[in-house]
Amino acid sequence: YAGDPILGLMDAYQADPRPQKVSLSIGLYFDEACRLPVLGAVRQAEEALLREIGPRPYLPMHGLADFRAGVQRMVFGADHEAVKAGRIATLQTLGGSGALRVGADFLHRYFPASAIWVSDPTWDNHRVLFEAAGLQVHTYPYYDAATGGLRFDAMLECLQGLPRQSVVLLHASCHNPTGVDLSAAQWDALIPVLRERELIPFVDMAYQGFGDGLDEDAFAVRALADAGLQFFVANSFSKNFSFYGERCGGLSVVCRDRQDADTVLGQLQAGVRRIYSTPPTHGARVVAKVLGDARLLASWTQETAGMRIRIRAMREQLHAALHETFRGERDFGYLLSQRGMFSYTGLNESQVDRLREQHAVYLVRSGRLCISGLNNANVEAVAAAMAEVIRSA
Ligand code: KET
Repeated sequence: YAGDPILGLMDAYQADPRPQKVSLSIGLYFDEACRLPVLGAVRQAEEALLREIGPRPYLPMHGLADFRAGVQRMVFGADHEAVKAGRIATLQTLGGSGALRVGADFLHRYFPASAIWVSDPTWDNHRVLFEAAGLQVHTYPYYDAATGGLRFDAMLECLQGLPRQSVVLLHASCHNPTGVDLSAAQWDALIPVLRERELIPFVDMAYQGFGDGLDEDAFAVRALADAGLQFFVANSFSKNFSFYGERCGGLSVVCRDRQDADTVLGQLQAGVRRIYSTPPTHGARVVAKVLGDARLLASWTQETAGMRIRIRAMREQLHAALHETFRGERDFGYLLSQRGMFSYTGLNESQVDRLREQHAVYLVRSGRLCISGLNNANVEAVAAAMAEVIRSA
């Protein structure tokens, strides 16, 4: 095994003895003190659960009921018509990855002729994950390296030409790896194309709360549901609960009506039974408690805002340091316009290698930089190291 392009860097970072090392590779949120935070709301929910330790039966194949209801409220909004109508089939999954895989298996089984189109570029694991489920994976134009923006017209044109019932993977917000998202107006232009071409949207929402806010980041999902489309959403609590190892996520399939949703849920259950049978209890109980308790929910919402604000502040500081160094002779505006955990720096593989080898600064080889690994103590040194590799290129 040649190793995973993202997880392999985490191992290399951990083995690196240099004290000044900085991890800007894997998508983990570190706080100002360079720790993975234990969120206050999560700690309180966990402490409450410890006081009432009970039996641990197998959960149903589709997971814990309160967790699933919490996912629907968080992803779609409590008052959404599709939630109230009971036309969404929601499953507790093993992280966002588990949701993608269970959804991919379902799609391959019931739409065997359908291929999937993912953005160019996308999260490194999307391609292998969908290929493992038997789907053919193609790309649609997305990132414009020349402008640091979106090739929206080319993207639309590509999607307009796809065979009916093709699956289209879309990032809800905080696009990984580029940080470049569609605007609300662009979503509004895209949705009719998805509908008219009878495409099957599969939305990956791994960073809800890291862009503009929990509700704001779900704009695309809710707009698709409002437009009456049938589609898949994979959501993850790894980042916004700082809950990586608990493997908590959800798969929601928005259907025409309650009857279809029941049928789809049954087939998803069958899929789960074939893979891992049933999901684990602990993390789901914690998430369900936070999402189901008004006080904990308010506290968690505040904490997600805190993470988002710190990420923005780090974007600004890295931008300011690079802008100062290059005195306007190079434009680093992309750091400010890109959203969420990542920025796409445009650094090439040899520059990324040099950053790691000479400066102990770890980025993904695509040039993706995880902003939340920056803090007041390391941002100047990172900017200086970036400047050095840019100048020596
Ligand atoms: N979707 C996207 C877009 C994503 O970035 C990740 C994780 C996931 C799904 C998986 O979520 P999880 O709940 O952990 O199963 N991305 C980070 C970690 C990784 O590569 O596994 C990353 O890109 O660094």
